[in-house]
Amino acid sequence: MRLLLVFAAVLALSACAGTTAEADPVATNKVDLPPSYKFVPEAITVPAGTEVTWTNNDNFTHTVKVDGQEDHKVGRGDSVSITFDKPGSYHYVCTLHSKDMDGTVIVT
Ligand SMILES: [Cu+2]
Repeated sequence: MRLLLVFAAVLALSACAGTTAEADPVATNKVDLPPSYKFVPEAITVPAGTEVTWTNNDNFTHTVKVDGQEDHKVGRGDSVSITFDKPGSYHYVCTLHSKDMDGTVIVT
């Protein structure tokens, strides 16, 4: 059932004009940081007004910094939540490992 919903969301998105995300975005408001050094899923899509939560399940401290916004440190086992009120494509990075760790939140 969940897979069907995700598939429908991906289809709906690809029907719209192109996005620049590398991976097909997943319809979820939860991003996992599993071992090691990654955001999963890397690209997500949420409706405006959604609170997105990142949870660090890796063995290292990471951060979540949306472009143009403040940096949020996320220790091992910790979470950080950011609410996205306006539609748009929001790129973010872990500022400690910006070469390896970045992602996108697409707000519709
Ligand atoms: Cu990191």
